[in-house]
Amino acid sequence: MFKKILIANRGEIACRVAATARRMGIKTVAVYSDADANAKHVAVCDEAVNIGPAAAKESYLCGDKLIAVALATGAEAIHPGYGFLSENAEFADACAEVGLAFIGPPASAMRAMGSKSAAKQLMEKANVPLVPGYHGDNQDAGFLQEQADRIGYPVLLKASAGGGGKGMRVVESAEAFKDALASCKREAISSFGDDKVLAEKYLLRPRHIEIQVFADTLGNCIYLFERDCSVQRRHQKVLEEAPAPGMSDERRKAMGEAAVAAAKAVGYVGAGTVEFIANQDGSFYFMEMNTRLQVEHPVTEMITGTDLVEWQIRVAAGEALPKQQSELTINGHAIEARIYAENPEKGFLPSIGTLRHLETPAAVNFELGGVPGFPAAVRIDSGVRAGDAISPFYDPMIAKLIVWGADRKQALARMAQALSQYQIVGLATNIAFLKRLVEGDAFAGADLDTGLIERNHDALFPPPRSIPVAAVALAAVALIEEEKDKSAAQSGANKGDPWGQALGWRMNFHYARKLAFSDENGKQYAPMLTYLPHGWHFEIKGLEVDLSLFKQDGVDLSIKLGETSVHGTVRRDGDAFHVFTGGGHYVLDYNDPMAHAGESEAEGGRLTAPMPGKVVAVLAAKGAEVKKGDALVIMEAMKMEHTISAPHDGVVEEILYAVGDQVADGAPLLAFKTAA
Ligand code: MV4
Repeated sequence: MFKKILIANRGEIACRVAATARRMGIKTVAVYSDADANAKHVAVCDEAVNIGPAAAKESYLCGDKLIAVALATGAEAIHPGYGFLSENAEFADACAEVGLAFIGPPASAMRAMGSKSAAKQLMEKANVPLVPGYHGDNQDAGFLQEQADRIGYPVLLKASAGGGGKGMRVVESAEAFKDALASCKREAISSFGDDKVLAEKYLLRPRHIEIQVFADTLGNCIYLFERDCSVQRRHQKVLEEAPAPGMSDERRKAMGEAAVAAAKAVGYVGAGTVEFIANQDGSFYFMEMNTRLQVEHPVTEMITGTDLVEWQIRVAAGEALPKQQSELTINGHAIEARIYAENPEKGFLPSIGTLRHLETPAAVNFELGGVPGFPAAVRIDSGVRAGDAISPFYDPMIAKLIVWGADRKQALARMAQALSQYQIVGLATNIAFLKRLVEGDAFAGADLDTGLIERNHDALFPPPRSIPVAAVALAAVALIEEEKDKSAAQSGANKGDPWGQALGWRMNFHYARKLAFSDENGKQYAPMLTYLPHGWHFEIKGLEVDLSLFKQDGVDLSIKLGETSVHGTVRRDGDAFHVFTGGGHYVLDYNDPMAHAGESEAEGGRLTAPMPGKVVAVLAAKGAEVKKGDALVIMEAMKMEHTISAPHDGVVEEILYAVGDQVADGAPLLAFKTAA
């Protein structure tokens, strides 16, 4: 067995590989670009070497750099993960040339599956079912038209060198063929440098079902059942599950054996995936073979109780497969959701930023090599931690959330629950979209095909709804408590003075305060809070209830709203209050009338009264060093209190009024000097 391996990747898959290597007692070498110096994958490996600038072309895709690092650090093998160089035959050859084991298939198998037409010719010989079509060498336009006419319309033209949905054209009729062929060939030559195309019968409402195969160097080759990856968006997988709903044992065996035949036909070794498209009637056809470990491999691991990375490493070290076909069974059901930094409301545009707040589901965390036969209920594979950034340089996947259940129904319920518990502040994510997807009738009813998302567009993109009162109340309480903490921290000198504690305590009347929030659609929420001895009277849109805080633990709050107990997490991010409650994530922007007071007074200077009123608290002493946003003076006007905050970090040079003083509109309250 290897003593040390180099992981030629980043993010969650680098962490995933490192976890198994560690468990096997194998040392790991991480590589990282300048953008990843502080990344999780660097932290979880034993050593790490910088391989250049952020751009993948200059770092993770530089085969010679990776090989040089492997040799310099004494690694005996390279695990390529997925993406980057994982399916690059030249890289696999280059590893072999210097005596490094490539933890992946032989270069010859990658090349054999690299061309669609050549692969289909091989598959045909191996009796793997193919979609009726033409995949030969004759590229004469007239000849291809005859083939299309023979196949019958609609026909799908595919670039032979393409993959993942690129370079495809649906042709609806004989009349449309000539133009479609020319357009497909233009795209193929410009995208792949090869204008060879093939023609297939176009299947309506197909399902994407793929078979995990594994082969060793001793001639063993088995299948680890199927994954259904039909739920896709523009050829990006969104949800993956195993086993495929509705799959009979007979068909599973037929597909598994076809996949093994496909792998054997190209002399496959290691982990591979044979992709099929299946008709609704269950008939299935070979599409392509992915010659790597796939993103969605965890669902297979969870239903088979295997560690596929361990298998990969063992096979690369020359060992036999740990199990035979007859030893493999399916236990329960697993579903994976890919959590992305993207904005579904804005066409799924990637969203870059920092994970300022990250709370993952109460996970029964997946321990590689945990109790055999007792899969974790929730597993999270991620390459980022709280405080890390999703950068524009790489794939914006935040995590893979994988759940296991005794059956599909239980797995689905756990997925919905886990998504409800996933909290992220700092960038847009697809979590709410995933939740609608797994809770929707189409997915729950296993009405799967590759058009599911488009067909259910209206249910998946409902019109914006109002933020629930409970969430507004949580934000209001969090805001008031935060101010109290701030002023308490500052007013050491005023301890015991109720005016200095921003409690809203007033002698002769119940003190009321109106807060102004708005949501991302511009809708206003203006709760009125009247201070009571042990809470507030809360009023919004005609609803009037008593509100009180009964527990606060950091960002986690429990409040009582009327007779209802409400729990939630409120995380402030600038002016935005992110409220997580009842499985929802709501963003309330606090429109603090005073927050930006004085900001125009660029280089410090005077902070002025926003309206005529009375100074009720002075929270900063002369000479005090304060941070931007610190409350300095509280004024009362029209029964409402207004906090005057520091516009920047700086020093309070002079306080011009005392508590109880009446001030005129626009009067300077204090002299402030902005920090250099
Ligand atoms: C097809 C097809 C319908 N008929 N081939 C898209 C990606 C590539 N791997 C194969 N693809 C398809 N090939 C025939 N003859 C429909 C698709 C297809 C698809 C396949 C799997 C998953 C999602 C898809 C989305 C659109 C189209």
